[in-house]
Amino acid sequence: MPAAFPTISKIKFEGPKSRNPLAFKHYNAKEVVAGKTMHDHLRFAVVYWHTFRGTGSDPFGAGTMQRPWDDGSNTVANAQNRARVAFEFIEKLGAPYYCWHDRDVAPEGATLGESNKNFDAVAGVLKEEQQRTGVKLLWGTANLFSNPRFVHGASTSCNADVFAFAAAQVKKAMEVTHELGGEGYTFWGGREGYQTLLNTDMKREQAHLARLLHLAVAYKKQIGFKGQFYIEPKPKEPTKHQYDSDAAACLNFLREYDLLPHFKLNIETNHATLAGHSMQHELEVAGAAKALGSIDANTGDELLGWDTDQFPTNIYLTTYTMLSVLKYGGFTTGGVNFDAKVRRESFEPLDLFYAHIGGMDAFARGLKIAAAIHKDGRLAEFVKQRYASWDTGIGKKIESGKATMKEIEAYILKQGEVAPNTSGRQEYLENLINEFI
Ligand code: XLS
Ligand code: NI
Ligand code: NI
Repeated sequence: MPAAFPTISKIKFEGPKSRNPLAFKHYNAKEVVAGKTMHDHLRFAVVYWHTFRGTGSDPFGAGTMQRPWDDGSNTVANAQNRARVAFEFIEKLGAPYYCWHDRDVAPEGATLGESNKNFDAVAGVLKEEQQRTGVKLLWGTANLFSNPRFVHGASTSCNADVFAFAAAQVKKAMEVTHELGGEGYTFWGGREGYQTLLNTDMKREQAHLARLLHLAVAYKKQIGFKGQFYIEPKPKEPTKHQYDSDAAACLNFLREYDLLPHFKLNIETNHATLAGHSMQHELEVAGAAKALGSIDANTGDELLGWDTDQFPTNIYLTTYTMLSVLKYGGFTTGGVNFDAKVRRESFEPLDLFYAHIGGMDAFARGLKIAAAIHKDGRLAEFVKQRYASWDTGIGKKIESGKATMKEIEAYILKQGEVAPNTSGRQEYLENLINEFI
């Protein structure tokens, strides 16, 4: 098979002074930052869906992407060829991981049996390519949203047969993930929500979603799959409201249905924004619950209200992201997964390289800056001092649950008025961050 990117060789680290657009300026895989290589900190992954299946179509126009290796047919042969191209790309880029939905990699057949056969045929090539290149599967997932059968949801559909179809699809996607040595498996509830409450039994739908997840937990044990399960919050789009709407809603759902020990969260930047939160907020909510698993790295456009899935290039964003990731101990099974797509106007194959190189460099800088801020220690020390009143006296007693209402009242009656003791110093802290950017 001829190379799909014949003019591009392996992307190298050339340092910040380089003016080569096909080189890393900051991502140096082997460089050690805060005790670990950048490779091990960031665990970059390329997504199959946007990068190899994205056509550039939008509601107003057809696809624009030039993908000369793709013959446009919905055949297994084309899918197998595409898989080899994907690995040429990932290998040249130097990303250690990739992620897929079942239907990204192989064509859907007329029946589930046929789809499974197609999936196996392409998975064979994926396995060969993983072995040839050393690229690994960060996570797999099932596409339970594109096919019209999922119009009312998958596990939350009003039709029990649709639930059964979705469950069977998840079973197969878990098996293939396991077969390919996947380090995780993700659930994103694309249509698990509602368009109108007038026709919706929310309680029942949520219980059905939990049922699917419990079935998956049981099946995981049965097949000996050791990978991490993730749930990926997103508030809306395609539905008006999705049950996994943000990190807090996901945690509450998992807790309510006794699923919390089996799941971590996969936090996506653009989904955070759609939920009216910052990425940092979502990471802190997940981290505080010990459920920060992985991230889908992208960014939205502040002037557009939908999931634009752009490549992340904003250094503040990557810095705040890595500050939280480092604070909660870094990635173990998860990584930085570029769930991002090149713009419709960026239609040449070369743009795929520029996009990923830019994202990887932005995260490498974010990592270095965040590590320097942690090492400096002033930020953490400020936060610690801000809560110092909780470390002794009445604060300590309340925090440890040893103080009664009566004692607290007696204490404050003696105290008289309480003064706001220290400034929040937001501007001082923002300036401190800028010292490192
Ligand atoms: C869509 C989601 C999706 C998940 C995987 O908005 O981000 O791509 O990551 O199903
Ligand atoms: Ni995503
Ligand atoms: Ni998304």
